[in-house]
Amino acid sequence: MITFLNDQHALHQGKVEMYRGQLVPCFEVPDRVDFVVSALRQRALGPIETAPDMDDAVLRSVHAPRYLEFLAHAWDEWVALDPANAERDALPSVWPTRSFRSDVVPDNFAARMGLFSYDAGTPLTGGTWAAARRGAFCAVKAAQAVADGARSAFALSRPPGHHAGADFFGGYCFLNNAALAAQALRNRGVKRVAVLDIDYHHGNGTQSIFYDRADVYFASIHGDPRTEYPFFLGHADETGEGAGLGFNLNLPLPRGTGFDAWRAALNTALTHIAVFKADALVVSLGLDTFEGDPISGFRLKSDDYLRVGEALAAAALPTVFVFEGGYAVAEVGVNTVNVLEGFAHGGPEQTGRPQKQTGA
Ligand code: OKP
Ligand code: ZN
Repeated sequence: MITFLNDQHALHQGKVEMYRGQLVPCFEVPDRVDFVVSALRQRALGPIETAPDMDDAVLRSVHAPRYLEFLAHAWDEWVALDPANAERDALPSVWPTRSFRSDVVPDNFAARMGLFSYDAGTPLTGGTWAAARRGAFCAVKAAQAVADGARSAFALSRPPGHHAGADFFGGYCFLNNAALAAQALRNRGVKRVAVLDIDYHHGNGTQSIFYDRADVYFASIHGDPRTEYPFFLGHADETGEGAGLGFNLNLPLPRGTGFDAWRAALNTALTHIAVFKADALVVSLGLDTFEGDPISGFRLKSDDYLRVGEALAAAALPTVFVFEGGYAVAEVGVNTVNVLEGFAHGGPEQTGRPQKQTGA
């Protein structure tokens, strides 16, 4: 399997996030990707390439122009407020909740930080824009490789993406890599795309981007939002709206869920994706379902991820994997590569059928 690595991911390096009234060190750290790279190399999973630079127009296939404009200049504006800000992360602290307007873009920088975000856990830093846009291009490139005939590709990008909406950041995410991959597949003529989000946290951004569309099916298995982040979306009764009604599936599970129940939910999701008759699959690959994850509550073990990969392979769809969460840093490489290796060894090509016809 080919990997598209965001070689500029370390430009995004938040110092602190707001947690229980305190600024605490970020969980979403550059080391995460480095552990995945070394596991990919150790296990010889396939070539690792970087993504080319692309035009920002590709980002507008999913994101609002005014949001992209804000992200591109936010750091410079933050530092212009006070040169000492260059040493500090920018965090929002005021938001337009119900009864406020979001159509008028304020001049005030703090107000715009709030307009374009939904939590105080997502620091914006000097390299955030450069890292996030290059990560997004990895996802687009992986999708294009699959559209061009590859069985699968892996976008190894951070910051993650699935909490980012068309015009907001949050949950450590700025650009929605999985949504950009799904849209890139559509743009290359793939008719029906399924996004399967197996991160511990509900992919609220991805859901919201495709909620009223019938061409992209969204399915997510995640911690029940009644108790788990992002709290305000991800319930089972969210099934889509308008043309998208029936094309959204949420499978929330209680904190503490182990592999047997999780795997049953995976089978349910894959059954719905088969009924949808997807032509390609995008997997939002979060590894924070791991028992050792410091901010999550499921109990998957490292070997379980091999079975996850095999189950995904059994869907027999061209598949784009997009890296999302996973904060047990020392184990995230092994767990990621277990999914990818389980996928590579499972599936239709490996059941004895010849891969291609040769001769006459
Ligand atoms: C991003 B992804 C931890 C509180 C939770 C937000 C979690 C974002 C998860 N101190 N903060 O879905 O892995
Ligand atoms: Zn997560």
